[in-house]
Amino acid sequence: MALDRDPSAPLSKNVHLLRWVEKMARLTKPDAIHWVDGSQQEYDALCDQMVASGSLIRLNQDLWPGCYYARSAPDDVARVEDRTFICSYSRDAAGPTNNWEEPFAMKRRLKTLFDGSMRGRTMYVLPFSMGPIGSPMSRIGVQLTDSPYVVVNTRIMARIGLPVIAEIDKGDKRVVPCMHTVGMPLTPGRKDVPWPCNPEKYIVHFPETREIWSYGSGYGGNALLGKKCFALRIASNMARDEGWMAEHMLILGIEDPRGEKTYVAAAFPSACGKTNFAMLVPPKGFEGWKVWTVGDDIAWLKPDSSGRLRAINPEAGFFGVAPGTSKKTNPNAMASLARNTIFTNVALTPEGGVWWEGMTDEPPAECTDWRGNPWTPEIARETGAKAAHPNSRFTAPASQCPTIDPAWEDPAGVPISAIIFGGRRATTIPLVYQAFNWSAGVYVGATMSSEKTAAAVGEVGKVRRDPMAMLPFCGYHMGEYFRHWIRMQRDFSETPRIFHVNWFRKDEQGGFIWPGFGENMRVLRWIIDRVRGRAVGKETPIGWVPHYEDIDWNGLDFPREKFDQLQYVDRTAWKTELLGHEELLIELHDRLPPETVYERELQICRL
Ligand code: TSX
Ligand code: MN
Repeated sequence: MALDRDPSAPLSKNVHLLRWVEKMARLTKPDAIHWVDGSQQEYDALCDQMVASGSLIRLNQDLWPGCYYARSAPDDVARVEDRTFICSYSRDAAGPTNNWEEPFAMKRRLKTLFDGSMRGRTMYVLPFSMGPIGSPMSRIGVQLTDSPYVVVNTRIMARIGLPVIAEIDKGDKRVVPCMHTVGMPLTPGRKDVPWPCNPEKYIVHFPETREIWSYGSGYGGNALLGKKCFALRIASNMARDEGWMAEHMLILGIEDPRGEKTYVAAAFPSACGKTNFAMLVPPKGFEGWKVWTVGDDIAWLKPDSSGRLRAINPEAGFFGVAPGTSKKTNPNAMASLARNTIFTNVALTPEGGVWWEGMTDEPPAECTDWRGNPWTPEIARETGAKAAHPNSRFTAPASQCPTIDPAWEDPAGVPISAIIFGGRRATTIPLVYQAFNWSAGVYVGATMSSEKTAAAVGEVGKVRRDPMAMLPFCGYHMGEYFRHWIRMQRDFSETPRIFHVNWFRKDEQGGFIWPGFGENMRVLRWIIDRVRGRAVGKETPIGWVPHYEDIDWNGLDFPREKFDQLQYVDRTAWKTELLGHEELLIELHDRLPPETVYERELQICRL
């Protein structure tokens, strides 16, 4: 279906925006300009056009209503950290954990790369709001992109189009300019491919001027610039300057049978089941309890005028990893992605449906894998070939999640009572402990770690530090970031309590001690009872832990001995653990807050 308007007619009256769009069009030289209004009609037209060109496949609408399927180029399947740059004026401001290049030299290089990069294509003018439109906590961007795939995905992941233009035209909000090209101009005679991209990639952030330039990739966090680039790397800079926090956190609400509601935010490194936790289903024995989902990836947190920490989810959808997602591990995610979802790099079934490893107990007899090759369970057994790419994704509207919180779009955000850090660790780290206070908790977050699950040989089990799960996403010096965390306490009337969890501790036989998933509700209950001053804790050198009796075991037969094993604080192992903290802290030493050093010393003394 065609559009009933001329998409090249500017939708905004804002002269700055109009001038910038013109200037960038002169640089990138697209064949056409399309102002995105965000309507369903426009979305449908873009999808139709991509189906016609072979970029999208419409799934069997009886099985997957409103769903589409995309296959990326095999070399464009994930974020590219070695091609990600923080181009602050000084190298020191970016810190040792970010790639840095001199901003003016980088801008010159980008201008060369972008020169004529959209030839033969349409440049979409994509206005988006991170956070509910009109919320004082929301921030606005405009992405210029030659990828219609980005436009349709962003319509799910953010608020886009006319309502955002209306905000921009009020003229009182700063707009973050986001430049994006797949870097594959269609010069005369050159045939387009289903997933155009350039082998050379640049994901570049200019923190002082609050600009993003992305070249060469059409995938996920490289191309949906509102997400990691804006809502974390640029927003972390805004947050530091404006007294709030942009964090790689899920947000969930726990409602007890009396209707009392407590919200928590949680940061986990990848492969810890963050989306599963955000959509947790209470286990047997917790009848009458509800877990509500506010967000699964990013939280913007700010103390309100009374000093209460409040959080919004700046996103409007889930860009979730498909493999491992099933009715058993995450029924709420499965319900969210049942319709109006875009799948990327999963497998295609002969019925026109999608499949991925872990979706069902039984694999389909045959399907087409993420590269477009035939796949059968036999081929998989022989060659180890995966039907879906391990980083394959679903882009699903958050509104479709059965547990979406009634307040998930509240412009004031939800009040946060606790912050939970976590990691995947086979040894040493107990199931749950509570930091003694805010600065001890900041130390816990700053020294977070996780083990690689199935990386290259020799890599498995290697502990990696990932402070606050922000190592790839902090848009400035990590030491300064810790300082900002410490500084935030001054603005709290009620300081959120900080906890650490580890669902992945193993026994001597190598089996997981804790059943995880819905049973994590028992840990959540202890956390909210601690927050509300109802639960007792036991003091250990690392913090407060629950006694066996402090956990609600209703509906689960879990012996005391196994719990003691799960919670055991091995002083020798913890001394080694503290040595491991040094690795990253030494790198950041000249910018660390003094509290990090004090907390470390206190910790050593307690052990
Ligand atoms: O997401 C997970 N969570 C959080 C859920 C709310 N996963 C999956 C991680 C990969 C993304 C988990 N895996 C969790 C967990 O709590 N725990 C484990 C480890 C585990 C795996 C299987 C079993 C028990 C623990 N048990 C059986 O398979 C029967
Ligand atoms: Mn993430």
